[in-house]
Amino acid sequence: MIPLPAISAAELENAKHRTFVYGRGAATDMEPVIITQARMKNSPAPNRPGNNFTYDINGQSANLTEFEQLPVHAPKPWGIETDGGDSLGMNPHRVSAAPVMGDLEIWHLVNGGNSWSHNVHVHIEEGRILTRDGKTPPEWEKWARKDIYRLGHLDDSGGEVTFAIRFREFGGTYMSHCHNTQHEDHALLQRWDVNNPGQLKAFLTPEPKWNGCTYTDSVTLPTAASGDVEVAQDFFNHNQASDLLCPSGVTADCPGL
Ligand SMILES: [Cu+2]
Repeated sequence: MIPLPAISAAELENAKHRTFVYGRGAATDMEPVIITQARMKNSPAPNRPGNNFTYDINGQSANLTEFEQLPVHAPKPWGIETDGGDSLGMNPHRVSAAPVMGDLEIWHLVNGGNSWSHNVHVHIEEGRILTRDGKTPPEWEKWARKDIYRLGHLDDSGGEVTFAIRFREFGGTYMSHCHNTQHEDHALLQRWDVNNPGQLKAFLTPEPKWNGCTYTDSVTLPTAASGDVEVAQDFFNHNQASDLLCPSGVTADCPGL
């Protein structure tokens, strides 16, 4: 197995941070619809996106998303809050984070609550857990290669997990998502890109069709380049970079050396 490159204390201290909160409360891509009354028309449990217009609201047919926007019918759709922004559902045109190839970053995954568990899978790269709920992880997880991070109340989970991740190669578009299939099927996933150094324009969004693939413009969140600056300042008020790396004197098995 190719060893992961070493992490230095200086790299950790200078890393960009990003915060992703997984939970309920997503906005939709449309303007919010004000709905005051609703009753079900037929099926009591529509659970597929294609099962639209099952509800009758003020004499108008409505789909599940519109129905769930009623306060009394919360919870709202799944979504991810990035760097303190709004909770957003999946949009393949939207770049939520744009790390630069070769950079080391520190990502914070947070459980939005309500007793849910999310096993968050980050594509393409493996990270190393630095802290979970503010504490260093158990021995068997320290410096291990991880691409799934467990949020929730189950074993080896926490309300928050912080990991270091280095984007070594392969610029382009990738995904993070909850691996509970019912959550990811309901849009609990997001796009992020590995940019080339100096890249100013986001990668185009592929639009696969029967006759081939076309490409359209992408949009980026305001923090896609900068990350979560506030969290970056706060994290090292509570942690010493040297404590998060391998202790001196351990073997080469420890990739922080
Ligand atoms: Cu989930």
